[in-house]
Amino acid sequence: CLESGMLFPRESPSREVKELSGLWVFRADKSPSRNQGFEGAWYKKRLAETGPVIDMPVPASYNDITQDATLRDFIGWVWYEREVVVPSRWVADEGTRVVLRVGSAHYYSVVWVNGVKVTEHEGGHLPFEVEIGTFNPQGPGCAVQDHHRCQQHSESALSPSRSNPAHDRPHQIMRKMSFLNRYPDGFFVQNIYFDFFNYAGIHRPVLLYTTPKAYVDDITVVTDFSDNTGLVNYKVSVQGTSSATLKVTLIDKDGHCVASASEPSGLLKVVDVKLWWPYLMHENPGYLYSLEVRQHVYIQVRLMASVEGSTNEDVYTLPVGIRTVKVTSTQFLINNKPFYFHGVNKHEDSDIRGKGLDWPLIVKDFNLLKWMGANSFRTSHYPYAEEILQMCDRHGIVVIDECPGSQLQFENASLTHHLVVMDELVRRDKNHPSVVMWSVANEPAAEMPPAEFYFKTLITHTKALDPTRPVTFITDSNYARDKGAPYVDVICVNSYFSWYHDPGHLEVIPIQLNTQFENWYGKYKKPIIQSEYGADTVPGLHSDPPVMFTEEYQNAVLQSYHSVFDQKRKQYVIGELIWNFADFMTAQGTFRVVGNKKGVFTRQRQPKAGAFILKERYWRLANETG
Ligand code: BDP
Repeated sequence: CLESGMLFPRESPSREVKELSGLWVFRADKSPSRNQGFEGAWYKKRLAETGPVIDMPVPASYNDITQDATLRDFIGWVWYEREVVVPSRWVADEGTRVVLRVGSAHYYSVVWVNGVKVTEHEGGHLPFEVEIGTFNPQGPGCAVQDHHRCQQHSESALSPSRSNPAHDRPHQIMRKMSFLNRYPDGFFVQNIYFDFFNYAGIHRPVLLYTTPKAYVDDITVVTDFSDNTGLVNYKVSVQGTSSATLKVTLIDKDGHCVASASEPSGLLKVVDVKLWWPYLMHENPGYLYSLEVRQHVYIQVRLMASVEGSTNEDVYTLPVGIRTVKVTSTQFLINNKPFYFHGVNKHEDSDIRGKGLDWPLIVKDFNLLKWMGANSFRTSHYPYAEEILQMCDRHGIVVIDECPGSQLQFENASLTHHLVVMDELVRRDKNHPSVVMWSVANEPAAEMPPAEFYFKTLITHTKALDPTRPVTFITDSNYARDKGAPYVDVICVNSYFSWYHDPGHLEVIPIQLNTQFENWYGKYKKPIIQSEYGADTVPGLHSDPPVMFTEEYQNAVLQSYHSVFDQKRKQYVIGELIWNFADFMTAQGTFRVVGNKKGVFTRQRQPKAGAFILKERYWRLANETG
């Protein structure tokens, strides 16, 4: 298991955060070996001293930033560099711990500070961090000076051991032989099996943050309630001291202390609790308390007001939503009330930025979700930025949190690495009230013999990491032969009737969808979510009678699926998630016209006709079930 916590960096009286977003210096290593950067030790000098450089914004994928086609599809190492001015108080204060944190970078990263390697990380979509020492330029063996160069390079290539256990499958780079002169020298491609563009680069903010030397390393909360009393089980772990005393205070939105304790773990009781509710299920969704953890290094009794800014303490405040999640054979219960998922699947994807975190886009997407009455989404097909989950917590948008792992085959997948990625995912997201279920994979080859051991191990491991949330994976296989389904709590099934099967035949949907539900429920007696369904739709294409790719065809698919959902949702169908919220970029190929067009919104977030069908439906469902 992982040795340290991964609390989201927040400012507090004892912690400072310095964002390194903005322009970085950049070069892709396009040498035939793709290894010139290492061979020439580029990290020892300023990047500009070793060759030509360009501007590159962080966070963003690098692929769509320039006019260079070879960079758009680049596979290999890219080098990022920026210089940081370190506040002199960080340098002067020997009690300060400075941490460098990368929100995510795809898919393999090596980081140097002033020419000294400080860390490596395998896998995109999840944060990594490293303590880079006290800023004392004269200190013995100290690698960090007060003006320092932070250099990072990331590799966009995927390999089986590289998490994306997900994206891992035969993600080998295939060097194509130039026999018969069919390919130019040096030509190679990377096979990818997932249906989204292989964006790469530094996708989420890079930060420097400080803590005192003795600091709050991790907090875990598990919530419950009994009648009117909220129960917050908490556990705090502290590093850097053996003589810490704690003050743990739960504060409501009005700033009132509602419970407190001084043990490293315990139970806080909240009288007249305000529960965390999903959007549209309650007039006050997304209610959050603040759990303030103050850790003093010395045993001392002080008034709270007098310790602000004390150098002997660390203060970290965690938002806490009090709610429960349970699954029965026919229902998904939040706070003991049946919850019906009427929502979407998304991607982190937009013009120019690719997968780069972008606040205007995040806020726009939440406005669209709320406009259409969506109460939930699945983070298809990888963990989204923590900033997005924080929005979900605040707005009551329920999340199925998915591990990287789309279209997993078993011959090249690394179960060992998949387990580590689940460790990292649960460590990062365990405290979000919006996260109600883990999805360990999407559309694996679940009928193959290795699937049984793989999913049994993976799901058992995930449940051991977090016994409080149900676990699933998303299947598109045959109910009778699926080897992972016995281990999930909720059956999540994808189907594309009248699209990939029987294209153009809308009339097959009712019978095929009914049979799908009856088969899965009949065999497993577990609640079912339709985790994907949809149709590619080119905005502005029209046809009556409907033909594929027109807005009318998408409407007809949606409505036909909906009438079957309506028959089954009173029984055991507990949710419907459209594929997809918005159009998104994919690899080039004969199946895709500038990306996947199954969005009900365009990539620029304008509605197609299907968005209005969903809006009408979701608001009606909210009134019926909320
Ligand atoms: C599903 C995949 C999803 C694809 C979708 C499609 O889970 O990633 O984008 O099909 O083909 O099978 O549109």
